Amino acid sequence: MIELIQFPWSPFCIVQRRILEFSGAPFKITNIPNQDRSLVWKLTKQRYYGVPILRDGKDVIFEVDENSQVIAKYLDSKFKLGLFPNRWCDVQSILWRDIENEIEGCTFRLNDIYWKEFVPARDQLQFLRFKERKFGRGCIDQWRKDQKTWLKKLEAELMPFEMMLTHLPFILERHPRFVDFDLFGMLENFLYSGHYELPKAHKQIQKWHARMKTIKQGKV
Ligand SMILES: N[C@@H](CCC(=O)N[C@@H](CS)C(=O)NCC(=O)O)C(=O)O
Repeated sequence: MIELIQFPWSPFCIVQRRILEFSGAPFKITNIPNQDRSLVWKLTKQRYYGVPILRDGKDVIFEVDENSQVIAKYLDSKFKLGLFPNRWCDVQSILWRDIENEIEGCTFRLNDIYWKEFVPARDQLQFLRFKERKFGRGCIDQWRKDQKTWLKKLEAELMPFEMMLTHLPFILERHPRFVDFDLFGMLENFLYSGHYELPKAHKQIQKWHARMKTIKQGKV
């Protein structure tokens, strides 16, 4: 059985989890502490420490650079999900850069503001230290002060997707493609703390999000 190694609020893990659910294949989730990547390090033979990774029998699948989609492409080809049709190759690769940088930049900060509510107490010191080493001392307090600005930026970044969804049930066409799952993962990370709702102005995104929560392969 495929094993997804993850932690629950990671936007990138949510993307792969939803793709696995969509496929209908049985899979197992192994949650690791955000700050302890020793299992990932061991399984990837000291080549990767990020999450998510997949274990499928003897194979271990992980990303090779910031913009690779190795895991999603592996699942797509194994379960014939049609997430990466050739005709959308270039468009999807431009969109997922936007989703994973501009949109994720808003969503993870807005969720991290509430980190004390979801990071287990034993992991909090290392969580804060990791964030402050990467983004500077006091970064999370600053994001909390700037919360309204980050919410506005998220709303603005989502506008092109709202427009694309005005005429279609999914971002590119009548069936979900990789970018639908990618955007879904970022937005579920935003909603993870339970303190937010999707922007009220984006009615199409709200309907699409409800569809994305439950769709199954073959029933779209
Ligand atoms: N492009 C990668 C990004 C994965 C990523 O950034 N994962 C974060 C967790 S959300 C991570 O593990 N970062 C490295 C670290 O925390 O040390 C993907 O799609 O999987």
